[in-house]
Amino acid sequence: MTYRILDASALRDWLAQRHDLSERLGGAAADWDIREVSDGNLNTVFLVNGSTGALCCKQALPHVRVAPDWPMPLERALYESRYMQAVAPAVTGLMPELFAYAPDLFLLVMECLTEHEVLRSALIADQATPGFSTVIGSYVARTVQATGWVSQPFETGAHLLEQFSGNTALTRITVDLILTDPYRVCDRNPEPEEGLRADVKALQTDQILHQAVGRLQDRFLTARQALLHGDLHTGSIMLDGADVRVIDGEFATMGPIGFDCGLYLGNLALHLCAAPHKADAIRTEMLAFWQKFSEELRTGLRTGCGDMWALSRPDTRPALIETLLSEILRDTAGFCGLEMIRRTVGFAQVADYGLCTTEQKRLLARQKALQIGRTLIVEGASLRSFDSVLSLMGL
Ligand code: SR1
Ligand code: MG
Repeated sequence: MTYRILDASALRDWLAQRHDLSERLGGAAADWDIREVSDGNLNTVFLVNGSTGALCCKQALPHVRVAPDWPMPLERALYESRYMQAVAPAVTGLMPELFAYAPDLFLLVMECLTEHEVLRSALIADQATPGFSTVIGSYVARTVQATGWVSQPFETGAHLLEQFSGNTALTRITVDLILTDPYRVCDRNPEPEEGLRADVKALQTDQILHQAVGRLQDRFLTARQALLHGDLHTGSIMLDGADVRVIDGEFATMGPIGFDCGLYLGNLALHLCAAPHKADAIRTEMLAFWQKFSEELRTGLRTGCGDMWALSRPDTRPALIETLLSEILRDTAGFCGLEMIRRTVGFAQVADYGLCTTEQKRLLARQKALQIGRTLIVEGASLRSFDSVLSLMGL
């Protein structure tokens, strides 16, 4: 079968021929309820409900869904399926189960998270059950241990590099949208509101900032420490009470561990800028993330079987772990700052700013995000504790 864009009816026919999948749904194909719920920037997503089960079907389009004149290779679905398979054993219960990948249709068929809500929407509605960041801290620590050179034999890293280094189309999006566009004149950047024009101009001419962004470009492109989710923002997380799942691993690539940490924290920080009255709750979530992430990594790395640190002893290993955590902290701060800036002035901005009740408050929220973002990027490389990250955010 050749690739074609599936609508609800074509998806029904395709699922009906897949006995492994139609058995999960149950009943007659004609009775399945199929609803399109596409929400992200890139793909179409359908939820299919049958008499005994439900499925989530995600198909890559040959273009960016929200910008049809922007062509985009279909292979991102392949990389998402590879990512899910690579990390699934380490994060059981923290991501949806992948039931099937159809390579001809660039279609993923997954567990349907019917009761779950996207974390960003839950935060905006003030309905997120606190504690979700502990789960995300654990998720990142576990993926690092399952895929990082620091804990795996080098053959694992070599295999992952081979499996993911072809994900260049989506890595190109990251390189452009996160690491470059906000700091140059570029057609993809939306026209800023009038009050923000001077701030945007400043981003394009700030040599100190550009130098620090250059360091992070270097880290992102050359520090292949572990397999990254690559787009770990609050729209890539769903939750139902305490049940928290990470979705959308199509940006997966080998990269610096602090990238996933920084994107996650950056999105919490953006929410903080838009909803400053929630400072205590956001601070608690950020701390919970870092504590869980660093503790789980410390524990996991105490006894490693990687080729890195193969000569360390029980008395020398803790210092190596702390040095690694310090490096991750510095990267985390920088990537957090980059995410705050790009989500404020770049192509893919965040809905959180809709919480601001007046234009003036929204402008101030955006300016605050730009100021915190810049500080994290410029000063990130000299930070020594997570507390100093929080204080740079005014927390
Ligand atoms: C063209 S894609 C824009 C953004 O959406 C994705 O979720 C990534 O964050 C990407 O940067
Ligand atoms: Mg996504």
